[in-house]
Amino acid sequence: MNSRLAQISREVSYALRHAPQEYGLKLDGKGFVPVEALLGALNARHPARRAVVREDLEEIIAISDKKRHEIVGDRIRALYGHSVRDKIERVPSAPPEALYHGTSHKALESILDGGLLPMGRQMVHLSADVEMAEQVGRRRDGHPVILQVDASAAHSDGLEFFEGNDRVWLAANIPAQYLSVL
Ligand code: HQG
Repeated sequence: MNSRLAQISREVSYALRHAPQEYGLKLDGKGFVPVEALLGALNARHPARRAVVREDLEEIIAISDKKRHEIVGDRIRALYGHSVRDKIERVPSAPPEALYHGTSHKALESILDGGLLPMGRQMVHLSADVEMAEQVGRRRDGHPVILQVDASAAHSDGLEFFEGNDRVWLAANIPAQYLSVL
């Protein structure tokens, strides 16, 4: 992805996950805003940048290594990562047997003590495969710790899981009893 699209992608994530009000946007219950409103806000903030158009957003979604956003009709939303105060409405679904979470050695003791907590976001983020967990963990530690989540046991015990995209799963928290270090 070229640097213009990468920069736009980061800004779209920021606006739709964390700071819609900074952009004069209001997320609906599922996190959507009108595409036209987002484009207007992005372009108003960067008058010197070539105007972002809907096709740019479609290209970002098509070529990104991770599916972070989706466009449905004339609306767009972030699929995960939110920190906005109002909880995004999601429908729970049955998780795969195992999920993974990549994190830093520094955080490990606290996680094994108190479980995985959402920290600054609405939800704990889990990866569908080890490779993705490693990629997530490397943001914080060159040799991240990979935790395996016994998602089927947690789910049978009543914990709810939500699909962010095909490789990212979400949960309100994961008690330590379901975690093991790989
Ligand atoms: C840690 C990116 C201490 C947790 C990524 C993580 C992901 C604890 C950090 C998505 C803890 C939170 C989310 C506890 C959890 N004590 N530390 N009890 N419980 N933590 O960024 O999962 O590229 O909010 O291990 O790739 O790292 O932006 O979560 O290290 O998919 O699309 O607290 O964001 O996606 O950090 O990343 P984050 P995350 P994008």
